[in-house]
Amino acid sequence: MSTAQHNDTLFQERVDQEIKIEPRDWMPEAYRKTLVRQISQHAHSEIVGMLPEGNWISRAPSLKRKAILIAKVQDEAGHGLYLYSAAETLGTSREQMINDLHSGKAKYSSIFNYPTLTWADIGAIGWLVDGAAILNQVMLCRTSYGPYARAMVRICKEESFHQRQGFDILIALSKGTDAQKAMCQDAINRWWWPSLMMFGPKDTESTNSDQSMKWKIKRKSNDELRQSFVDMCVQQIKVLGMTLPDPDLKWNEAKGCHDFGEINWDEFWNVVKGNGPCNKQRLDARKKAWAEGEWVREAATAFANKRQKSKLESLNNDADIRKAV
Ligand code: BYC
Repeated sequence: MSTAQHNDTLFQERVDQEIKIEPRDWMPEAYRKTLVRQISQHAHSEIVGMLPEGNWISRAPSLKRKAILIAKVQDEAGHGLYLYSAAETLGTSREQMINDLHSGKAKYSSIFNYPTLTWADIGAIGWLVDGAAILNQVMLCRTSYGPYARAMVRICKEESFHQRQGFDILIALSKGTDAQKAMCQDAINRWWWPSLMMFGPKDTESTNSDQSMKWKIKRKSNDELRQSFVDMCVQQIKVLGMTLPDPDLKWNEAKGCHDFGEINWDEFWNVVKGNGPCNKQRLDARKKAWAEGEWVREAATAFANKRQKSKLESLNNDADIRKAV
């Protein structure tokens, strides 16, 4: 057995024994690359995900709703920061990751390329999009790479609040006027199918799943998580008194879960390839924010350098004093 094969075997044994992999541990290059890909795409999704909801901060229907929405959008920025930091521990700089987003090389979740047309969309995002995110991310709390798993624990706590706030908006609308009820149903109709797409392609089409499951980066497959999501939403929609826009949705006694209609995979890949309704708008907004924030990054770097310099000077002074005594 070659040294490389031996290292690979030892690595897989550690993963199988549920020992977390930490930044300084040896890891196969492909494991490192997969993690940088997934974690950075996850970080980009959090940051791009601030845009559709941020769009409604100035138009939230009350002071209370506005304060809650601001807190949620700020949380997403925090999630992005934890995740960029986790990815940086694998040796890729944040600047590189952001360049890859801006050049179109790195992906981010397809879901954020749809527009938020009404206030009910903010409710539907919280309930469906954050609901889908929670199912996926609770599994990632047990992912094999330590810094990613630990970041996810905190993120999941905040996601639960996000889902609740979304559901609360929809409950209020579903008990409102006929126009509010219609707005609620319309938002659910538009967000349902894109939310199912968030889990990624079918298992049979998923290029990364097999290896990621073996390395315990992923703990459940795309289809398993999607199925749990459908089963969960079928129960929750009853509380709203609304319907899910799928005529093929029905309980399958033999399988013990719900059958559901075929996802429009052409639409999914079209959005992933950059041709969704808002892809261009989202990337342009991120590039503009990056360019306009340059002076902040420069000022922060200058401040950090100055602090470092004065710290070194005071250490030198201490050494001089010790020498003199
Ligand atoms: N959108 O082999 P597969 C949030 C790509 S943030 C775009 O199954 P994998 C929130 C995939 O990258 C939600 N692309 O991939 C934030 C791959 O292409 P590459 C984000 C997608 O990685 C703010 C190709 O398709 N959550 O919740 O094994 C406000 C083949 O797929 C998508 C995460 O990022 C998609 N939906 O599995 C509110 C969670 N799906 O990279 C909410 C972490 C697939 O080979 N990520 N692709 O060129 C994951 O769990 C996994 O990366 C995925 C995909 C399940 C998403």
